[in-house]
Amino acid sequence: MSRIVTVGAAQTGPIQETDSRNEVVERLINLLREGSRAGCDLVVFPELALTTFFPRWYVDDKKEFDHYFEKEMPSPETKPLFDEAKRLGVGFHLGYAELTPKGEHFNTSVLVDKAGDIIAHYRKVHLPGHEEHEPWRAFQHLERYYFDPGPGFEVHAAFGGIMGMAICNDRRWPETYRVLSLQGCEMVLIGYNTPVHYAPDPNQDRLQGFHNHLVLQAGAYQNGMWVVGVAKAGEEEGCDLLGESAIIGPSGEIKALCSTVGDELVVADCDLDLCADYKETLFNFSRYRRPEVYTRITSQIGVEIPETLKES
Ligand code: CDT
Repeated sequence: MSRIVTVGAAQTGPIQETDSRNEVVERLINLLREGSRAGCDLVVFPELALTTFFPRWYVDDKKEFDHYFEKEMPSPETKPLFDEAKRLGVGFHLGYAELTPKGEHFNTSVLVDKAGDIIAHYRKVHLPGHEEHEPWRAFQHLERYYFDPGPGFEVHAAFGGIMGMAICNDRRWPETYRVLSLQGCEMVLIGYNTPVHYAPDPNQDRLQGFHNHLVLQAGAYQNGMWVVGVAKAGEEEGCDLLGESAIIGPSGEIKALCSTVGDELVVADCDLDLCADYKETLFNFSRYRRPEVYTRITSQIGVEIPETLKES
């Protein structure tokens, strides 16, 4: 048996401060059309794909940055992308900054079906970086200042399978994949903006590409699911962003890989039935998991060294 979903990982190059939403949407439409020509059912765009990665800057009054957020989706500027998806019969995944009617600010992604209708929203759970201005850094990573944390991970029946979403830093946390796969997830879509320079420990800079694939591939294999990781890449406002977008199979193997740091589409025919090869053997959760010995994972946040190991 096979259930093929042809997926395009639509990496984008940098988006500068001066690039308008209309210009960016035009680039996304070009990638969507390329995906359509390649036979894609689904084209996956990155995290915060409509603007520059604004959390690299601090402003005293956060309201000054509300212009980076979408108050509706589709918005007048993004409607042409939805219309083109419907015309072509290609679904897509899009990351953007969302300002809700209640005034919440989320780092959000949407999954859109082949009719151009939104199937689901996901709001980023693991917000990285810092809450306050840290002028010693070459650039800020203020997601914890600008965004509210999302409520959790859900799965959705779409594209003939069970789909999930996560955003950037979520991919570094094994809990993300496991909570999705415990709901039967067969494919997780993950956009990212990953600065190559990590200010708290620059020794990690040279390892950014390795760590990216390490977590995406481990998440795929340990949960028997497809993982689609898509970057906004290249030099954006003087900040170097990692590329290396990849489509990874349930074996943990990379099936398609971007080679540039610009707008680039890579495509893979993803057989969702291959998930069962792992979900029903080595990672047969019902048979092998031992939740009674994992209680620390939900009862505790930070490290707690047992009293017996503490010096008196
Ligand atoms: N956008 C995002 O989540 N980026 C983070 C950077 C972590 S360092 C503050 C990432 O995990 O790639």
